[in-house]
Amino acid sequence: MTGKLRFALVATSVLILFAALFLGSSEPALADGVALPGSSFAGQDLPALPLGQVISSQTSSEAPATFQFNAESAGFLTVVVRGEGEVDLRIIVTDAEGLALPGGAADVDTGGVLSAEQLMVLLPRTGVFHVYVEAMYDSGSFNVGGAWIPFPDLATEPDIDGHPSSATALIPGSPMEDSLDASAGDVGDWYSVTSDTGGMVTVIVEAAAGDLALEVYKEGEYRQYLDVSDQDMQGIAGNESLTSPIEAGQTLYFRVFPLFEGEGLIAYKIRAGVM
Ligand SMILES: [Ca+2]
Ligand SMILES: [Ca+2]
Repeated sequence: MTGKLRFALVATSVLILFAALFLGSSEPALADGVALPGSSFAGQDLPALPLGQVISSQTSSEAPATFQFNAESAGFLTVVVRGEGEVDLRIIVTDAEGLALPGGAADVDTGGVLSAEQLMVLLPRTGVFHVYVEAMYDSGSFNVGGAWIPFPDLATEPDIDGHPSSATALIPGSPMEDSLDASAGDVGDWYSVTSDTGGMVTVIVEAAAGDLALEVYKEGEYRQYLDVSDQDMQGIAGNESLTSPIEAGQTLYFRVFPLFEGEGLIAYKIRAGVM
C-alpha cells in the first residue's frame, strides 16, 4: 500500500469535519511575509500557522510557503489547504531541523483536485515545528487553516541519533554495525559521507532479518530525499544500496530505517565507497 493511500484511509474521515469547519468560516485574511526562499530558516521568524481560522497565502516550487507552530506539549496538529486554480500543492510538517515527521506529508489530491490537501499529524513533544505548503510546479495562491489538540500523554523522547545533526560519519572501507528498534523509539539512523574528490558514492546496508529502507539527502534539505532504496537485494528485505553523484567537498546524508513499526530489533551492517 502506498503512503498516499494509507494516509488517505486513515485520515480522510476525521479531516472532513475539520475541513468543513474551516471552509465555512469567515473571510480569509491576507498573511504577510509567508514565502521564504529555500530551506534556510534558521534564526528567521516564520509566520504562525493560523489556528481556528483560514488565511490566504502564496507559494511556489522555488519558495514554499512556510509556517511555524510552537507545540506546548505533544498533540495532534491538523492542517487544511485549498488552492486556487490548477496548482498542485502538498503539505509537509517537519521538526525544527527540517525533517519530515512520520505521517507528516500529504499529497492526496482530495476529490481529484490537485490543490486540495489536509493532514493530521502527531507532534511527539514540546517544541517548534514547521509546516510547508509546497507547489509541485509553478506557483499559486491558497487558503490554509490549522487546528490543535493537545495530548501530553502521547509525548515520547526524541530518538537521539534519529536526526541528520547527529549523523555518524561513514568512512569508505570501514564498515559499521548498529541496530534499529522502532518499537523502542529507535526509528532511524543517520550517516554522512563526505568526499574530497567527488565522484559516485555507494552506501550498502545489510540486515539478515527485518525489512529496511535507505534514503539519501542533500545537506540541509531533509524534507524530501534525493533517492530511496527498498529493492531488497538478493531477495533479502534488509539489504539495500544507493549510488549517488557527489561533488568534491560535498557531504551527503543517508537515513536507514525499518519499513514497519512493529518489527522489533533489527541489527545491520553499513558501509560506503566512493569511486
Ligand atoms: Ca496535491
Ligand atoms: Ca527493504
